[in-house]
Amino acid sequence: MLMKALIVVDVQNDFCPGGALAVSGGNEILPRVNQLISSFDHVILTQDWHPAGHSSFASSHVGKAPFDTIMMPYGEQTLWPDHCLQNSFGSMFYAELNATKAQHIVRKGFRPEVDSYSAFFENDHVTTTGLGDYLTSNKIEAVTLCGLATDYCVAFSAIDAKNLGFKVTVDLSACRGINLGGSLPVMLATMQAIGIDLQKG
Ligand code: VGL
Ligand code: ZN
Repeated sequence: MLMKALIVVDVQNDFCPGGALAVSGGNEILPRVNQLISSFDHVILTQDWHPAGHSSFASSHVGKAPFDTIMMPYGEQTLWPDHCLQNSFGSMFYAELNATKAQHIVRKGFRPEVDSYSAFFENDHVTTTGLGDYLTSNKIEAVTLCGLATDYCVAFSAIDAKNLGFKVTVDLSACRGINLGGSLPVMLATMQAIGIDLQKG
């Protein structure tokens, strides 16, 4: 039997309404996310986890505003409002999330000089979080992803999972996107083009 895992991406207060980087309708996915959690034996959560002054924050760059872009040594980086500060309320999992069952939590974005959208590699595409090796050592061959935001952390994670050789499904009914400058249709098309199964739910 194909060993499967569910990866629940960044279901944290700051990405839900009222949060610092609120994704429209972010809280609406909770019933479906919890349903998915109950249907998987293996559940992994990711948690955006930034130190104060993180390089992905607009506030760390003179003259820059949220959603501007800058060039970093690893390429272009979108700048965000300060969000998911380590140990803040905003970085905690949304209360409704059934986090109890998760066997593994991946924190990302804690290195000050590099952002990490993907649960597998940071935005330099080289520094690993260890999740790929974790899945392999648990003999997991297929992953389903859900969470926030569809066009950033979910999509980057799904693409890396696919490139690492996993069978990848994204459950769109358990995701919501940011859609910055049309990023949502672009990332959906990119995922589809490389053979990621996009489930409408
Ligand atoms: C995310 C922007 C910055 C996400 C995290 O979870 O999609 N987006 N940090
Ligand atoms: Zn972040």
